[in-house]
Amino acid sequence: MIKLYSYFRSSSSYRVRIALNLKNIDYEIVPVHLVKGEQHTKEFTALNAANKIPVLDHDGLRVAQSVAIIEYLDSEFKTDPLYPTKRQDLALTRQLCEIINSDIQPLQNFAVLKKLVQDHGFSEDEKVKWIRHWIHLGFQSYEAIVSKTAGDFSMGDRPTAADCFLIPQIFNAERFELDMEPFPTIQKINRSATKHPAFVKAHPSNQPDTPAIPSK
Ligand SMILES: N[C@@H](CCC(=O)N[C@@H](CS)C(=O)NCC(=O)O)C(=O)O
Repeated sequence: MIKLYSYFRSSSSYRVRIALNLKNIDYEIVPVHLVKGEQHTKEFTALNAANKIPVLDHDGLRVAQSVAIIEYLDSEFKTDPLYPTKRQDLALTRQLCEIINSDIQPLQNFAVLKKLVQDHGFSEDEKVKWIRHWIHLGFQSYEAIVSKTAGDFSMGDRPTAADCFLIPQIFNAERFELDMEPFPTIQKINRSATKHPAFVKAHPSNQPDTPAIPSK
């Protein structure tokens, strides 16, 4: 039995939802409302002392950090592998995952943005410019790679772990109205994902905790 502690709009949870769907693994979503601060309750801290989602629970074995979760799922469930076997392709897939996971997401995660506004006087406008800046830089390096490797998805025509990371980051980029024109290959991959059931099912608008009218 697999449970995923998730928030509809959390990009790191969205990555894992895509991976689970691509591998056709059944799971149950346990919603954690980040804006209400449910990641800081005593019960949740016992699950993950970092007070962050996603957390995967597989028959009582708990894993946090989306990279670790996706690698765990791929090694436990052999169907529909998310990582290529060819050495060069595997290295590039991991490099793409890290561009999103390390160069972009930590700079625009919920706690960082809250701190910029509350403790460093960022206005809403400055906050949005900050978010766009880091996504733009990360997408530049992502585009440089996938312009050479992509078919329908980042590494050829089949989705890999790299796409589990990219697509949620595009959702955030669109939410903050980043100019996507400099990234034609990333846009093409996004169009493929909008037609793929595993990505559609994982989308923030299709979650059990999606509010009727999501706030900005
Ligand atoms: N590196 C972590 C990042 C996890 C993360 O930043 N989660 C965010 C949501 S996307 C979170 O739970 N934030 C709670 C908070 O900032 O208070 C991963 O890949 O799982």
